[in-house]
This record gives sequence, C-alpha cells and structure tokens, in this order.
Amino acid sequence: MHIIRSLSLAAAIALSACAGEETGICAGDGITAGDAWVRAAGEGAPMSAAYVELCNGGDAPDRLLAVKYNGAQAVEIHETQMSDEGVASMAPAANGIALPPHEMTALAPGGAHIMLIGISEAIAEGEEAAITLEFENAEPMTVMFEARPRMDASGHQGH
Ligand SMILES: [Cu+2]
Repeated sequence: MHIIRSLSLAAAIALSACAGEETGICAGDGITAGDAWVRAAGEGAPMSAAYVELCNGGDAPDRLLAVKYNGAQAVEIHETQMSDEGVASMAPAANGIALPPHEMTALAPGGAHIMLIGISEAIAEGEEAAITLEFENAEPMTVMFEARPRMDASGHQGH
C-alpha cells in the first residue's frame, strides 16, 4: 500500500511538472531569451559559437533572421545536419530559425547555433558578450551571452 501511494505521488508530481512547462514556459508577450552563452575564444580565433533558448510567447510565428556582434568579422546562423553515415556538418540556415508560437526553440550544441567568424576581440571565460538578435517580426534584442569553457561535456567539436 505504501509503495503504491508513493508511486502515484511521484506520477502526480511528474504530471504537474509537465503541465507547468507546457502552459508556463512560453506564455506572455513576444520573444524572450534564456540560457544565453558563448564559447570562450581568444583574439584571432577563427570562430566561436553562441547558443540561446528562444521563447516565442506570442500567438504568431516568428523567425530569428540575423545576428549582430561587434567582436567578430562575420556572424552566421548555422544548422547542423547529420548525414546517413552519421557525420555532422553545418551550413548557414537559409531562412533563419523558425520560432513557432508558444514554443521554446533551443540553439544548442549539436544543433542550430550562432557562428561567430573571425574573433576580433577575446571572449574570456566568465565575461559576457553583447549579441543582438534580429527577428522577422519582433524588435531586435541585445542579449548578454555568458562565456563558458571552449569545450564542454557534450563535445561540440570543431567550433
Ligand atoms: Cu557553425
């Protein structure tokens, strides 16, 4: 009896956690950015990558179309594709990144990311880089990206 009650309690907690995420995570107005971070890089590094979670709280779809950053020579939005042989490669996202309404879209290691090309200003671990996100509909948004170690456990190689 005790075991059954414990299990149903655990199930209830799990269910309420799920419900909370669906209704709460991207409610509200417009686009919000969370967990923004950039891979630390020295001055002159060929590239670095930045990641962010974007919540579209609005009722209409939007798109991340462009990214601006003063400390790099160029910035691109990349998608990562997996070949049939299981080899990952990346390419510029031709139409940006879709941001469906009331959904969280994550740019994360192994997937879509912001590619900073030609680092002209060192991004030291622990510091923050101001990166501006431009959308199809929403106003541009400048977000502070926290610089984290060059390589993490998820092993996003090549960036
Ligand atoms: Cu890339």
